Amino acid sequence: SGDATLTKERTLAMIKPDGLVGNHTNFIQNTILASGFTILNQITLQLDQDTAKGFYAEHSSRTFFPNLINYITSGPVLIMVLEKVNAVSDWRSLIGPTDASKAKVTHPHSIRAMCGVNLERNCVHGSDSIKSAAREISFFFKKTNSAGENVSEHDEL
Ligand code: RTP
Ligand code: MG
Repeated sequence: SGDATLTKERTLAMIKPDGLVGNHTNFIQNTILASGFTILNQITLQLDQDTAKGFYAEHSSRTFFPNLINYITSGPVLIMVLEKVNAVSDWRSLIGPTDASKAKVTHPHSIRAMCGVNLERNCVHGSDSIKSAAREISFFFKKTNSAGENVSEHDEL
């Protein structure tokens, strides 16, 4: 009892170019579903420079920013809207620490430990807060209906 107050959240997940090239997509999506998330929407995109810079705008002044933009535009990415109770925090926990090489030691069952390589090439993204999730979902999925399904022209992005 009392669980009726639990509300579902949405978060933005992305399989980065190394995740797609490394054929980790099926494993990652099976892990997502087995962990209780619903995949409300997904799209595969080749990000151009401006889109990548807009998505990662918070990091624009960091020394690693040019490398990050080169990496994230190096091939297609698979972007997903995930939904479950506590989705933002639970997806961050599932992917593990940013540095995949450290994750292999400290969080060996995390997605980044199993599919990533190092601090940059870490195979997946997850929104870091509810506020970020809202921004990132609307960044890629501009119009969604009550089920979170696309009703706009975003496939043409
Ligand atoms: P993400 O946003 O992709 O989910 O990753 P995160 O929150 O765990 O890490 P964040 O600090 O937001 O960094 C964004 C992405 O930039 C790359 N990075 N490279 N070379 C470096 O020092 C460095 N630091 C971060 C990673 O791809 C990281 O996921
Ligand atoms: Mg981040």
